[in-house]
Amino acid sequence: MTRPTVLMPVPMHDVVVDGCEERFELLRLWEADDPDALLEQRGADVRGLAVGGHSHIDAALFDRLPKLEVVANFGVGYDSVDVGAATERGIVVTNTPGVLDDEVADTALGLLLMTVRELGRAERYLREGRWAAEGHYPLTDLTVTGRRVGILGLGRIGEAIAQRAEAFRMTIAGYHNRTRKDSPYRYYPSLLELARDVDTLVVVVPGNASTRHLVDAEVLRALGPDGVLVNIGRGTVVDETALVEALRTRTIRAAGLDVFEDEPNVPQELIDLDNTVLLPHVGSGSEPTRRAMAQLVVDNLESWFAEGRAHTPVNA
Ligand code: NAP
Ligand code: 8YV
Repeated sequence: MTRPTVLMPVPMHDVVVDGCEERFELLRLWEADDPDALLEQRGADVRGLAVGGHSHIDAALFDRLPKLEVVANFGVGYDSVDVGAATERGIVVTNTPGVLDDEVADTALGLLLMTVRELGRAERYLREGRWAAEGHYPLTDLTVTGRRVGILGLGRIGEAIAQRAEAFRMTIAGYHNRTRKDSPYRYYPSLLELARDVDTLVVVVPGNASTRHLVDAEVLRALGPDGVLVNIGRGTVVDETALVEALRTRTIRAAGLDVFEDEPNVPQELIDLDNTVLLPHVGSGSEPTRRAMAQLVVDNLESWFAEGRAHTPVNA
């Protein structure tokens, strides 16, 4: 029996590459001398696509893969895949939910702690020899205990962040989603109202047209001068220009960011500010978690080709 042909446009985690090699015919587009010629010659054979978090997968590519059935995305966020165009063509798109919740929530808490207690700056102070030369690192204005946290996006990861924040003796003041959940936390139909009621806003919604620039200048003003913004969701959710201005003018106190509008390009203004903590999109970035995500990519493809159904489809 011929094995299904799977196209991989960019290199992925070894577990995906090896898992696909074992089960399918794998076309490694990035290794082709002439990727365009490979697509021309083999595009009509491709039934599956395995894609990394940030390669742009759109209608133009689908048009070159007329027998494509499934797109398996590495990452729970699938904003780089044009799901509308896939659905129109009857193509199933899958993602990797659940297996990364704890890792991403841990990173969010780490980022929050670093931002409020200036841990990165304090460590740099020691490494630069300033402790011995200048004495103790200054006291931080802010403390973690007792902060009032609002969660923009109380989904799988948002819930895991809320649990951790409570363990650190913060209060979850509420959350904003499009729809109220069965949750002990207070639901805010308005993000602006939520921002007014909290001093810490954690962003963990997906990146798409409905969330673009939800956190704008008005929301940042509402968060206020003791306000801390943590974004572990997607960079596009926050108006970065408004954020730079709010941080520069101390409209809000500080921001901890794992994601940016135009990754991997981070505005120099954010880098230059002393009230930011900036991470290079490492939310899920441990080997065990990335292996689990990678395995789910392979499992989705395998299940689709064996049984005609995927484990974690987003448009089925
Ligand atoms: P999830 O379980 O689907 O939760 C997403 C939440 O966002 C839901 O509660 C949803 O509620 C809410 N939401 C969606 N659109 C909204 C809108 N327009 N306005 C307000 N709320 C909205 O997803 P998850 O697994 O927690 O992941 C969330 C996101 O985190 C991912 O999509 C990804 O972008 C990001 N992420 C980042 C990293 C990282 O490395 N930094 C790692 C993993 C995930 P409603 O549907 O009711 O609105
Ligand atoms: C990335 C993420 O996918 O799952 C998500 O939505 O943002 C991350 O886990 C990761 O950077 C792999 O590209």
